[in-house]
Amino acid sequence: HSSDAQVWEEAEEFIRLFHRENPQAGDPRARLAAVRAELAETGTYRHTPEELVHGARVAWRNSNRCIGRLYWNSLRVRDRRGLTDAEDIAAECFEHLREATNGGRVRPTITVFAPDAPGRPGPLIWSEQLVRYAGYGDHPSITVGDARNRRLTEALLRLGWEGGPGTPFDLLPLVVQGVDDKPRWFDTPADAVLEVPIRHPDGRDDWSDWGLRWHAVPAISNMCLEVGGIHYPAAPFNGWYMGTEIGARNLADTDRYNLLPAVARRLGLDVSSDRSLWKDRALVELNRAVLDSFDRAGVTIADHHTESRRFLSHLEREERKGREVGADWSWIVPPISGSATPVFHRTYEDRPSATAYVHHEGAQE
Ligand code: HEM
Ligand code: NRG
Repeated sequence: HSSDAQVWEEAEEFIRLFHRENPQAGDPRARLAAVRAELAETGTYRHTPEELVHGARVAWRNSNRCIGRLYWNSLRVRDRRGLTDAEDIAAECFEHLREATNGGRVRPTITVFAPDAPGRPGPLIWSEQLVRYAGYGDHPSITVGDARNRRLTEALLRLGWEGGPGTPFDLLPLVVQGVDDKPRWFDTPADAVLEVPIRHPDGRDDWSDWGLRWHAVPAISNMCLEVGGIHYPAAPFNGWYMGTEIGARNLADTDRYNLLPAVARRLGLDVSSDRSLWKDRALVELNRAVLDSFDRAGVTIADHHTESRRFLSHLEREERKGREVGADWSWIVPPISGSATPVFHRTYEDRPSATAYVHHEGAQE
């Protein structure tokens, strides 16, 4: 855990940044003195609602792996810092999903639950995302569902979940560990999750009998929001999907749904030779199917060309404001057609920030 001196150092830096970027908040001196006194007395301090909103947005702005940062300043922040019990937290996570999904017009949103306090860690969400599909089986090659979630699925079964119907897209319950409590699981209400059936736009081949689908909203729930020395271990956030995340990774990776061979066969491609480029052609068609299916369902999704251009606009705008943007090339460049997007053709500085979303040891699955 961070020392008092380190908390103060990070608090001071954040409060100064907050006042610099929000001139209407006035001079930082009075606030700095109050934070210092609260820290000395209690070993921690409480952000004002305005500081929390700005902190969550700046943490997004500082997410070096995220290509979607152009709209960082319009993140919706749900302040639920008063909640410490698993039941209340799960209910608010499901409400988060409903508000963020917004009938398909996805809204970038974060819900912030209780922070760590001295000697009393805050709540934890074990689930990697608010919506996850079960993965049944001991090995990726024999898994039904999403092999990425095999450990979470096993943990749930150990916690007494009876398992789903056994389809490749069984919704997993949410696992939440409240303050001073053991982990508990909560069935995801059907009305909280929007899913999109994936079909190919060319009517030639009917994909509907495959039952392919994906959920509308990616909501990462196992990262810690760190602002001004305060750690919020449960702070699920979402934006919208970029199509490649689903079409080039989730459905395509060999240790996920591994669908390229099946797609290629449906397309009548020669899968016996690498040089037919059947994998590449299957990737393109799978990604067309994802984008077109989300469009037809009226669900927000970005393509990698548009999102890459937005990211360059973000860089320009931030530089005009005198801020340097950190980025991690290997995460920013899309997993297909990298060199056909402008983000490929330059380098970035992968610089760390104290206000950030951080992977933590978190759940001991
Ligand atoms: C990572 C896109 C919104 C924080 C990513 C990745 C993509 C992406 C493509 C890489 C994911 C991967 O390769 O697995 C977008 C888009 C958004 C959006 C299109 C639409 C608005 C947000 C929001 C936040 C955020 C609202 C936080 C408030 C992050 C973080 C990562 C990330 C922390 C790294 C995750 C990790 O380390 O596993 N984003 N994002 N993003 N994004 Fe965004
Ligand atoms: N690749 C993961 C999601 C990671 C974050 N991506 C976003 N984040 N778009 C997947 O589920 O495919 N977001 O906050 O919008």
